[in-house]
Amino acid sequence: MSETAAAATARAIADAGIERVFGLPGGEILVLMDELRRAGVDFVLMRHEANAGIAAAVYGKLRRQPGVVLTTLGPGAANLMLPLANAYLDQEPLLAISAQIPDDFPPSHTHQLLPLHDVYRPVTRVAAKITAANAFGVVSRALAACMTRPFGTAYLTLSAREALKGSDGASPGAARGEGPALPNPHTRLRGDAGEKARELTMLLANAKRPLVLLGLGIDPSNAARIRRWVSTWRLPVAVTPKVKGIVDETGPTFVGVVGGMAADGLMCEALEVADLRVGIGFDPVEVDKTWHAKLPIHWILEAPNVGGIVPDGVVLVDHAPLLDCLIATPAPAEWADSFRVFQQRRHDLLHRPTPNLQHSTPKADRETMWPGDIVSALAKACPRETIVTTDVGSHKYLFGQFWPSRDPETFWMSNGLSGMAYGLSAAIGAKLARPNAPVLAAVGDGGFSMNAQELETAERVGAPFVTVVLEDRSYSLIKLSQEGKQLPSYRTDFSPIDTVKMAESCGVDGLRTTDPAELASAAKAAIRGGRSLVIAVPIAYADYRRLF
Ligand SMILES: Cc1ncc(C[n+]2csc(CCOP(=O)(O)OP(=O)(O)O)c2C)c(N)n1
Repeated sequence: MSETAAAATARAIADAGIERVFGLPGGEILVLMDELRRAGVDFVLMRHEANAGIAAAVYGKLRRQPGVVLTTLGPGAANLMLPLANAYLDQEPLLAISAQIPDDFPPSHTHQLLPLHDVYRPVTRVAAKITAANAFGVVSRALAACMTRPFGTAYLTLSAREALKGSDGASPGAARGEGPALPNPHTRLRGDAGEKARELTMLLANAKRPLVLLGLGIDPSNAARIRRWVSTWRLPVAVTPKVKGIVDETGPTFVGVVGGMAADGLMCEALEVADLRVGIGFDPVEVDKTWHAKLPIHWILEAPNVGGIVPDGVVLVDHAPLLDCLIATPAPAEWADSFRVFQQRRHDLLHRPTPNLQHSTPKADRETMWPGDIVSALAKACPRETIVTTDVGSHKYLFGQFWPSRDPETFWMSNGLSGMAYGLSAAIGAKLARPNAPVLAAVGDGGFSMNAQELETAERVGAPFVTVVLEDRSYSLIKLSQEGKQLPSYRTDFSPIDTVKMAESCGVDGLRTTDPAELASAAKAAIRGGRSLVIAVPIAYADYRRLF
């Protein structure tokens, strides 16, 4: 018998070198799950489809291949919006496959029937049906579409009936007219790297205070070149949160993180005083304000930004040869100290004393920990190769600005979408992709309560990591926003759920501390022992005011 659509789908996934698919089943995908198993592709069973999609996208991006998430039809498929929206806006490659009601069911059959392609088409490059005739081709094409830069998303449906049908023997790779043609950024006119290098060198020669902005459109394989260029030219450099670690943030010319993190006022000031902003791979999808449209930016993009956007008049140029030319050219001026005052102010913000804590009380006896101390203690405790994930909220602003990232791809947050429930799921994806790297998830108590149950998943699938839960019994970022708008505090506080007990009920050890030394030693011991640990750290939400 010819290969079934389910088998051809599984083969396309396995042939792409994908070893794991993440998901949560329904009866309609059991045949495909079994074909995946037979093709040697593991199924990472999670406890919510959104979490599975987020874990898959991070896993895929770290392995330089698409993440794949598999769900049932109707409700399972409906839960895919968060991860697809996240991957679409955060440049993470993600293929989502769900079941769908078979085409030949009677028209009166509306149970669990949703217009899924219509729903997901706006946030995907391919939204198509897998059929017995097109299975291998359409899946392969969807996988390739996800890896076209900027990385993105695809969505396919396979009905339980179609899954069992034999293919018509169509040759592998021959996709049949499903879904729109793909825009291929690489066919655009590309600028000459040498010419671009000369133009940029001249601009920099005339600049007193240039600032290099590194963003999401940089391929991590160019990190070594970027580092060499900015360090030999001693160029002031800022990054967006999603490329933290592309340069060593402990380096002498690192100015900070732009794009709405802590200290954003200071960063916006730095952007204003710069007399040349060089945006290498800079994508405004990460910026929650509009300075990128007002302040002139000298764009150096090798692929369009999210949404296929290329700023007017910009010709794409390959980063690698451009950087090679720049490295081979002597620096035309000296700017190393031009942002010294901003660097100092950023440092002081994290480390200055906190008058709202009783300084007479020893740190170990306080009721809450200064948020800055959490970052400092963990940064000392964790080896530099640690992969850090955050959820969304005040704690993301804190870690996004102040975590001293040193290596590429060691920091993960949802920033284009800024969707809560990212941190824990991302940690699972990261640990499965890089089993030898320690992983640390920093999450708020609000976000933790959205998907803490995935701690059980992490234990079950052998993906141990350390979770730090910053407990302030509130959606603090929103509470602070209420204050900023001079609104009364209303429905932004919640009663505590015991973080330690939650962890223990998932089979993970937990502890609570307000002592930075205990936090550091507990994290260190868990990382050394390769085991999961949840550390709850009570904080005062009002302390965040001093950092933003
Ligand atoms: C899915 C989702 N829902 C709501 C929001 C809006 N939002 C942004 S931050 C935040 C508060 C998060 O609270 P918590 O996880 O406790 O973190 P904290 O702000 O206290 O650090 C909320 C509700 C969002 N970004 N994503």
